[in-house]
Amino acid sequence: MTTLMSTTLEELKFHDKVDQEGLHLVSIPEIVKDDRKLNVTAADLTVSEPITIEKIKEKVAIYGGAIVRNFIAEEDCDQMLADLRPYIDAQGVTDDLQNFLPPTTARVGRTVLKSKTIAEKFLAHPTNLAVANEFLGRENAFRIGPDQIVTGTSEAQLNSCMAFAVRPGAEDQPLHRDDVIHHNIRRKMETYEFGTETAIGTVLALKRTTKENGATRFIPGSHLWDHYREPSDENAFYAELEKGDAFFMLASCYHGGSANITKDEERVIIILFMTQGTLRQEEMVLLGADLDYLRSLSVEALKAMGLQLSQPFCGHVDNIDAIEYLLPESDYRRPHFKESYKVTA
Ligand SMILES: O=C(O)CCC(=O)C(=O)O
Ligand SMILES: [Fe+2]
Repeated sequence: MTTLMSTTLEELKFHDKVDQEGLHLVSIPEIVKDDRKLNVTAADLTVSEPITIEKIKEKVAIYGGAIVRNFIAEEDCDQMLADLRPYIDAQGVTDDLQNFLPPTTARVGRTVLKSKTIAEKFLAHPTNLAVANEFLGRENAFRIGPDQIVTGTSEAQLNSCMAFAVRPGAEDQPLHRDDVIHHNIRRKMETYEFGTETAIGTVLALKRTTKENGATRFIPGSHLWDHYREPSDENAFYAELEKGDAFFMLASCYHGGSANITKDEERVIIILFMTQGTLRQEEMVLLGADLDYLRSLSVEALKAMGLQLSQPFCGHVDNIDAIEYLLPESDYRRPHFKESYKVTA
């Protein structure tokens, strides 16, 4: 048995006691006192015309998020939704990803492969790329041999591009940080430190989103919080957007999809996350791989090639581990979380 590096497990105190649902209780370490709360309005978060990368960057660094109105033309949004419609409608009530998403929420992954408009008009939107590079791009000089320095740039790349259709009856998704996928352990910051982010997302409304129909809510300022500070809905800001509006948000910000209390409104957004260009394998070994060849390999080999889900959530295909996706008949299963515990005093 190998030991894995952990900077958090040894800080926790695990109890034998269980709660009503059978979850074991756990105590978290004391954190540096932090009762900062940011009360923001839509006006605070909205970037004024003319839209510039600097203005977006400034708001995102202060609040963790920024709204850009009329980011994508309405007709392009309509095209994106038309491209995704068959995939959304094909999803009934699905499994609940270990209670992470309400079972009434349809999610469609790999949307840039399903809609050219999403790839060209959203992913490759110059503002999307420029903002991502402000937070995630790298440029460095490296020593090679005794007397040579070389330089290189690493630009941000696509991390995920899932569409989420929150249907009537959906309940609040729990507040979470999306950079858990990168095991990004954050400590309290007074002001934002550039270089600490592993991903930045852009929420695009394909239809009007409101507090009632399930707008993404987020906790302004939570990108500066310690790993263990408790997120609560008390200070949530609901990113209410018109079709075509965008909401940029750091992956280190607490957020979640919200309950849809309407009778018949479907809320559809795409969240496109960009990540550091370095967060990948050196060789693109799997590009063009023959799936039958992969199926002929052992699970151990497939795992080591990078097909095993990195818990939590990183490297899934349509929400499941890629090995399970390749070998649906096998009894191989890798859930999103290893274990769940209930926080206690
Ligand atoms: O549906 C939403 O608004 C947010 C979804 C989300 O944050 C997630 O699944 O990670
Ligand atoms: Fe999320």
